[in-house]
Order: sequence, then structure tokens, then C-alpha cells
Amino acid sequence: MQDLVFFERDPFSPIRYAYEVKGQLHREQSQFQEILVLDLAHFGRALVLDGVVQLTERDEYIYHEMLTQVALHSHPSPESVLIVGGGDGGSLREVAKHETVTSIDLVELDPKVVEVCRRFLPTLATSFDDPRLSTSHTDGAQFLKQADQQYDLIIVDCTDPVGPAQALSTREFFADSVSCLKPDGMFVAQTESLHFHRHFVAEVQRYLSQLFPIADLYTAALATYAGNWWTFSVGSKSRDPRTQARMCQVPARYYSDDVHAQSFLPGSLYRKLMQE
Ligand code: AG3
Repeated sequence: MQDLVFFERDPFSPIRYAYEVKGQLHREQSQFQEILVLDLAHFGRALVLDGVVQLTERDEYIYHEMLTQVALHSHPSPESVLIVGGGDGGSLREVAKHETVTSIDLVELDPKVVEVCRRFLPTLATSFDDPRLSTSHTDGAQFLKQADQQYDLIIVDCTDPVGPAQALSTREFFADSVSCLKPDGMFVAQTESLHFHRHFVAEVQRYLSQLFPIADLYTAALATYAGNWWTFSVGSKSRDPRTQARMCQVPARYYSDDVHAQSFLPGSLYRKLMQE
């Protein structure tokens, strides 16, 4: 019998992944996108939006811990956190580990993503009933433009910067984020791969360095996303994100004190990236 194979349709990547599939758990067309949950042979369950793999159980913890825990540990006492996107609950699960956090706003455009992930990805969707959480289903860029609140931390856990998520990597969106952060607040976003999207990463870094006193970049190696050398871009109003304000004090499988320090791009590589 022939293997069942899922071909990823990733318009933002120059290669195409083929995943061996054990079964399809769910498929629906929401108002915004096609939502698919697959059971993959090597990677566990996967969430696929409009043909692009958003996470697999195999390495989602590396992505979600790194997206959230670095900034959470660079801040001495993060209380109010905004998550833009992140409807699968993976980033929320990480933020909820911190007892200092008293309020979490999750702004996820598509309510169906939350519904589907609560049903099929229980190891990610652990914290949707957390009493500190308020969820809004609206566009993240619009939300920030109208927000009159200030956060300690803004985390952007979005899809690729094509289609609806494009608005989340513009200079305007970053500028709105600056206005919605407290004086020692921090911004962090997933910003694609250094192998395939170097110019995009450099553009984000340029905008952040124009708007924040500190802009920086760290990476993690992920098997799931084409390009693999995955980047996380930080903008900070006062604190150096390379320095932990608190030692790691939450359960984590990948993140740790030495991982924090070593995940940042060495200075020589950072300068080369910014030159071109
Ligand atoms: N965040 C998107 C990662 C980028 C996926 N891109 C790709 N496969 N080309 C995923 C949301 C997880 N919380």
C-alpha cells in the first residue's frame, strides 16, 4: 500500500515538505481559512491552516517556550501580557506558568481555531479556562490601534507574513505596540527563518531598532518549519533581553538559563544580517 502523504502548500518558502500521514482528524472551512488537523507518522498531531503547518506535537514546545520564556524571564515581574494570534493555546500555556502574571489578553482572529485546538490538541490548549485570561476574536492590528491599555509584554504568535498576518509585521503595527507597552515593556514576535527569509528578518529588525531603544534577535532550530533556523525578534524599552532578570523557575523542556544566553545571535552575524 502506498504511504499517505500531505504536501505542505507554503507560499512563503522555496521548498515543499511532504509529511507521511497516519490519518486526518478534522477538516473545516472557517470564515477565515481552512483548518486541518492531521495525525502524522513522525511528528504527532499537526495544525494546518490554509495548507501551511503551524505546529506539530513533535517540536511545538521548542517554538512556544522560546517565543515566550525569553522575554518573560528578561522582565523582573511580568504582570500583564498580550498574546496576538496563538489560538492553539501553546503560547498561552507558557505564559500561564508564571505566577507574576495577573492578566492575559489573547487576541485571535479565528474563534474556530481555538475551538478545534481545544478538541484535538489538548497538550497545547491547557489554559483556556485560566481565570486570568480574556479572549477577543478580532484582528490583532486593529486591537492594538484601539487599545488604551499598557502591557508588560506583547507576544506575537502569528502565521506567515502573507495574507491576514501581513499587518502584524508592518512598521505601523510595531509603532502601535510601542504605545501599548509600559516603560519597561518588551515586544517579541516569531519572524520566520534566517535561511529563507533573511531580508524579512532584517526589515523587522530595522523597524524595531528605529522604534525601540533595544532591538535584538535570537533563534532556535525547528524541524517543523521549512527553513528551520527560526527567528524571534525582540524590541525592548529599557531592559536588555539577553540578560535574565529571573532565573528559570518554570517547568520547561527546552528553555533554560544557558539556553537563554546562547540563543541570541552572535554580534558578528547580527551585523552581517543588518548590512544587507
Ligand atoms: N506560528 C507560525 C509559525 C510559522 C509557520 N510557518 C510555516 N510553516 N511556513 C504558529 C502558531 C503556533 N502557535
